[in-house]
Amino acid sequence: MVIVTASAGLLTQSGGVWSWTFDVIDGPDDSQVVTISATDSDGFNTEVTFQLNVNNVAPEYVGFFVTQGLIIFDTMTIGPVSFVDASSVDTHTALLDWGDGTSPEFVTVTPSSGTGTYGTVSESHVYDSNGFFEVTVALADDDGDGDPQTFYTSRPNALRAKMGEKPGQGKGLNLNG
Ligand SMILES: [Ca+2]
Ligand SMILES: [Ca+2]
Repeated sequence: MVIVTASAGLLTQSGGVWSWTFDVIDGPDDSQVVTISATDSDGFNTEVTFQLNVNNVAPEYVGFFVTQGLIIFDTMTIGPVSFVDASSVDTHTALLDWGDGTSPEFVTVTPSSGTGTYGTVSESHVYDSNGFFEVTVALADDDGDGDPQTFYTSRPNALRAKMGEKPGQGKGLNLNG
């Protein structure tokens, strides 16, 4: 009779052949030194030791919704921005830079469960000036890997809209030839 043990993972035996498997939950936290040992009934022992490296996987967007690419009034809303992460235990942050000179802000990441989608981000911002803005959502997990996403938006006609004009209206250019 042989007793086989492993410091981590699962051992199974079929036809006298032992197999070792390990269900990864999170990288790199699941990384470790693994020792598998076999001892027979006479006390003879052999073992193997190896380093198991589990890599972290960055979160990945699965949905990215922008309410307004063109900001007609003051406020632009993004979200829900949904993402998945291979790890079920990683936590996440989202740093949002609205591109108008205001300080980037960490916004709330709402985790979900049981749906295959790990979390969502939704946020609004009030622009004080007209212009063309580069907006960046920098999503990252607690291991420092992320997936920054950049898009562009503009607010060229906000004042006209407030005055009841439609985009494109206003003072015209008349030429006489
Ligand atoms: Ca991780
Ligand atoms: Ca991760």
